[in-house]
Amino acid sequence: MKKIVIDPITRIEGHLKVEAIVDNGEIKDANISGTLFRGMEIILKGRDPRDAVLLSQRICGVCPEPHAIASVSALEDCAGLTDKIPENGILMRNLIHATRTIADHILHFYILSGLDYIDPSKVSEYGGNNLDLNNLKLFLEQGYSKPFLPHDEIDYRLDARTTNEVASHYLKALDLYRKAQEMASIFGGKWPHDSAIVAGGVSERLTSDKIHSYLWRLDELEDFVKNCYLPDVFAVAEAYSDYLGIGKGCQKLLAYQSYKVKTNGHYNDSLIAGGLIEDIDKYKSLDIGNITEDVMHSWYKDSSPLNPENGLTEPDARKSEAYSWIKSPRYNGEVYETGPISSLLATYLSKDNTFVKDILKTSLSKINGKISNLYSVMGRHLSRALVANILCHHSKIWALDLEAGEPATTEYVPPMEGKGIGLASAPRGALGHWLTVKDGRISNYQVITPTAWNASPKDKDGNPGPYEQALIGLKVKESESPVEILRVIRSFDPCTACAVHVVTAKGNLVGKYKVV
Ligand code: NFE
Repeated sequence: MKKIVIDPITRIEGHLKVEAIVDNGEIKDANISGTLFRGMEIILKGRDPRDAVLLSQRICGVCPEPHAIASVSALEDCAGLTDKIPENGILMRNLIHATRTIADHILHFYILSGLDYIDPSKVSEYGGNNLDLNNLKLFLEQGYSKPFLPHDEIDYRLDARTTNEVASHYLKALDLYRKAQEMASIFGGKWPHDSAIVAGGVSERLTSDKIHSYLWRLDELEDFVKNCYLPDVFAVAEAYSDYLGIGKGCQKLLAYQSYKVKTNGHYNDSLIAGGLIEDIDKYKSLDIGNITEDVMHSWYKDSSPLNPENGLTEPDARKSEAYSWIKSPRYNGEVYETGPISSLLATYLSKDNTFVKDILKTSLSKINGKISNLYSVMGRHLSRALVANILCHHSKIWALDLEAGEPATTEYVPPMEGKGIGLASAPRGALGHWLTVKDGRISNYQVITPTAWNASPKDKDGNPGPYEQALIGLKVKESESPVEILRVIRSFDPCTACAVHVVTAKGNLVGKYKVV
């Protein structure tokens, strides 16, 4: 038996360590650790509830806006304001949130995970002397893609022509990520860490030139998603078709509803559905009261699994049976994966949205896949691209519904006592904020992020978390080049910074890989 240790995994957000026990070329057990403690929930205690919207966004640099949405939703729930937000406020929130998600998905495919499939040495072999591509090749070869994997050991399969096409889209993706930042700043005041999402609505004054500034950039973003991102995902999925069956994980999905949409004149429906999928093709609604966090193998003081409404964050760095700063969220005590597959499938199965139904079916037929293939490494990449496409399509509708000059906020009076829950579908999946206010101050604040669901350690019953389950049974080469592990883990788009919610680091801060 061999133990493979990757600490930290690079090209992800935050600090994550993988330990895998390998026998005869197959992973028999895996431990996933979030190696950084942060403690944002502790920092929030005792503060004015309005601080939560600004401070909780600092949990992360790649998904602050979903944190802002979840946080204001908790404040508004606590103040009885949920149904009173003006239409412009709802629409601007949808647009800020959607722009972040589309941009995050593009960033993930090209910049974070693309190099698991694209051979830097082939960049610029086809198509002559493109200076940008040559510079990109140098950049990739000299460092960014290299920290621990010798490239000649990776089974790169894209031909030179496709490699160069995807690489040129890598460069375009950087430009579009900047444009997306401009788009979200138009309504959100700034990016990252939006300043305009406030309890009661959105404080940015809406003018028609802001709507137009948003729309022309959206056209470019949508064009890229439809004509570069999706075709590139199809090309990679075709070349790596075995990865449509690799990295299945726990195959139970959980999603929160998001992006309010109108039915019968009221914003009481959502574009993205919330719910559970336990058997393929079977959708169930969910009850938030059934969520608990287990800390059996996390560096927190022992307690029975608690619903976040009564959750505790009491660090215990010396706990011997612990191996992660991430807690273990469970639903009815069971393990669920969250993320683009769950949002896409919950929406596909429970909503009457022909756009969603059509693009999922067409895309699966393009890669000769079935719905069950979504439970895989390539299924996660494809779902992400499809969610980006769906959000581009609906963002245009929302932007055209905005009414310049009309109000976007309603008055919010902070309550002295109360509880509130705010849920959002973040780029990596289900995000929840639980707030308790006493004497006008936050007495408890608990956050469960998507990456906490997915990267959670084993629970009190010994059930491995979704990343761990996706690794157990994985065939890896006996060489010292565990690209299979990296492909599986990166397919979830980890954000450990979010999952551990800037204080002390356990482990290494530079890329390191070893077999012991
Ligand atoms: Ni830090 Fe996040 C997203 C949230 S965490 S990126 O998406 O919430 O998984």
